[in-house]
Amino acid sequence: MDKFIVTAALTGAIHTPTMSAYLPITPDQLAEEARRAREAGAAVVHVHGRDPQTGRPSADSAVFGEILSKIKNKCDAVICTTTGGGFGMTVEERVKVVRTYSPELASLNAGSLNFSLHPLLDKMRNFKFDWESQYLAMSEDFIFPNTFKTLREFSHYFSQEDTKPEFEVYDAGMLNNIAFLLSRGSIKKPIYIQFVLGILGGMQATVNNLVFLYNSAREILGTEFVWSVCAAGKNQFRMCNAALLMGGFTRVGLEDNLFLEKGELARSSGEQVEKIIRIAREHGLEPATPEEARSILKLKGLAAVKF
Ligand code: KMH
Ligand code: ZN
Repeated sequence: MDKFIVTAALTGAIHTPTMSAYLPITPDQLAEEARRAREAGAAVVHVHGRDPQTGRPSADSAVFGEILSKIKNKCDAVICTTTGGGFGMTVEERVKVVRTYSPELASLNAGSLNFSLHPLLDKMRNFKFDWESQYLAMSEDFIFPNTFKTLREFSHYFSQEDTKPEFEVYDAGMLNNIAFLLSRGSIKKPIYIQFVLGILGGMQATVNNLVFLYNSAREILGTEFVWSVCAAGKNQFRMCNAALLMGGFTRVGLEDNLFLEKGELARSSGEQVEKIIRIAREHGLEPATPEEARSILKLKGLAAVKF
């Protein structure tokens, strides 16, 4: 039976508390969500930090440490920490989690792009917290910085900690950035790519774009890469389904999509994990366990983390 990796992205830095009461914010909520997603069949959980009181995306090291240790105490899933962080965080703040906690896996955004959420404000009126509207509004003028200098520095820290980069690729140019890093010896194959579609500033979440990106990756990396798809918003399941048919892996979770069905909020990322596994089984695919994911992604093991 072919195995595929399901990643559950639990909270992220896109959605704000007013958008869904189900969005996990505190370390305890995130640990429970990780357990729930693992129980549903996820092998990897992708985590961001949030201020436990206000839900604002946070790079606070102590908050991240509490989240990581609570998740690790609750389940054996592979933990992929973000180094994307949230709007306004410095690159030093973003990568601190790798240097401090040495996770098995962490996101490494493979290039800069406009990354905007301001249209979400069109449908929002009363906010639970003051920070929400200015956070979303500021994104209209936000460029997500991932320069060749930060790519080199982040790659150095990742290899120092033996943390596997999950390269977040939003467009084809970023595949060229990965090829450049390979040519400079900053990173090594095999490469793990998360194709990220549907973000305002990146490529649209269409099958055509996914096939194009996959073929571009094949031209540059040959077969020495494995990949997953993360589609933001309403196309999440459609794109994950396409990835399954293409031999790719899938990422679901409230970080990128708050809904289970059109007009129905997902009560947890675990519900979305169950849904994509139900679809996959129709294609004769079984979800990988965390241990199988560690061997597919060549990870260092949970015993080697520093949390
Ligand atoms: N939320 C995704 C669109 C990261 O955390 O480094 C992008 C993401 C990047 O997850
Ligand atoms: Zn993320």
